[in-house]
Amino acid sequence: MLTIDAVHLREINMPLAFPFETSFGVTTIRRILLVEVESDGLTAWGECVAGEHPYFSEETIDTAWMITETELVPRLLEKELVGGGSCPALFSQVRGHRMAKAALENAVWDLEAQKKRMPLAELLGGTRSVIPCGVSIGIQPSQTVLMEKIAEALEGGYQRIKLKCKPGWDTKVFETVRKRWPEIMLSCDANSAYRVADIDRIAEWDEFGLLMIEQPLWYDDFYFHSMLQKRIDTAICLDESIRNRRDALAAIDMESCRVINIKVGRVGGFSEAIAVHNAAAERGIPVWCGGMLETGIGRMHNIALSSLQNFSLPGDVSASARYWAEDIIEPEVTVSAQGEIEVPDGIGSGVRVRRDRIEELTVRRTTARAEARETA
Ligand code: OSB
Ligand code: MG
Repeated sequence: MLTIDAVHLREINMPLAFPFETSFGVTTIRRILLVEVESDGLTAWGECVAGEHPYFSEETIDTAWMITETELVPRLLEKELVGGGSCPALFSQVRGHRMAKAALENAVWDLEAQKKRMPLAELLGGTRSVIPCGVSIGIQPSQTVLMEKIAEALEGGYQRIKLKCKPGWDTKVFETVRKRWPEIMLSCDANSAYRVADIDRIAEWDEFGLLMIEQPLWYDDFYFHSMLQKRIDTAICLDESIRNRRDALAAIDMESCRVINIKVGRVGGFSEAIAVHNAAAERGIPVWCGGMLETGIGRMHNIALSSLQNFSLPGDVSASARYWAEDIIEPEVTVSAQGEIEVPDGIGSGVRVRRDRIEELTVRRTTARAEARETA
C-alpha cells in the first residue's frame, strides 16, 4: 500500500527553443504545471500538458491548477492507494479535467515503480527497449524554411515527418515536400482546421501517399470523420476526439479512423492510456504516442508508455533539444542516428529531475500535506 504524505504544485515558465505554430495558434513560452508527490521519503513528478489557452482542449494550466488544488489533491491525500491504478476511481466524481488528473496519476505510477524498485515502463506493461521516433513540424514562415527543418530532422535520423497544416498551408506544401522526398514516411495534422465543405480538397491528398491525416475535422467529432474516411484512401488518425477507451471503441466501430494518437494527458492518465492501447490492439488498430511540447518529466512518461507493444508507429516523442535550450532532467532525451529513443532500464522514470533548474523557472507554488493518519 502507498500513502501520499504531501503534494507540491508549481508553475514553471519555459521558453521553447523555437516557436511552435499549429492551425490554432503559436506557442513561444510554455507555462507548465508540475506536480510532485511525496511518500515515505520518496518523491515522484508529473507534468500537466494543458496549454495556456483552451485551444487544443477545454483545459488550461489555470483550470488544471484550480481543479488539482481544490478537488484532486484532497482526494489523493485522504486514502491509502494500491498504486497509480487507484487514481481513476479516486478522481471519478470529478468530470473531465483529464489533463489535471493525468499529471497526478502519472506521478503516482512513477512513485509505485520506485517503491517496487522497477522501471516505470515495465510497471506499465511495456516490452520495447527502444521506441521509433518522428517529429511534428509546425507551420513555418515559408516553404524554404520548412524544407530546411525537414532536412535537419531527416539528418537527425527521425523516421517520420508530420507537418502541421491548415487551409493555405496544405496541398502546395505537401507537393513540394513529396517532390524532394518521394519516399519518406510523411503525415499531416490539421488540429480540426477543416470542414465538410473541404472534403474534396482533402481527397486530393491521396496522391501524396501520406501515412495518415490527423484530426482534419471538429475536435469532438466521430460521425463526419467517418464520412470522410469513406471518401479517401489515406488513413485518418484521431487525436483530439479520443478522450477514453469508449471513444476509441466508437471511433473504430464507426470507421472514423484507422490509427489512434494516444496522449496520456488527453485521456486522463496511464490507466486510461493503457485501456485505449489495449482496445486498439485487440481490433488491429495501430497507435502512436502524441506529444504536447513536454519537458523531460512528461517526455520520460511518454517514453515509458511508448514501450507498450501496440505503439508500433513512430510517435511525436523526440529529443529534448528540439524543444528546450536546457531541459529539466538529466540526462536529456536524445535520439539515435536510427531515429530511436532508448527506454531506460533504471528505477522509476530512469532519469534525475533537476530541482536546481526547476527552482529557477518556478513562478508559483503551493504545498498540501496529509493530516496525521491513524494507522490500523
Ligand atoms: O496535435 O499533436 C498535436 C502540440 C501542441 C498541441 C497539439 C499537438 C502538438 C504537437 C506537438 O503536434 C508534438 C510534439 O510535442 O512534438
Ligand atoms: Mg494532433
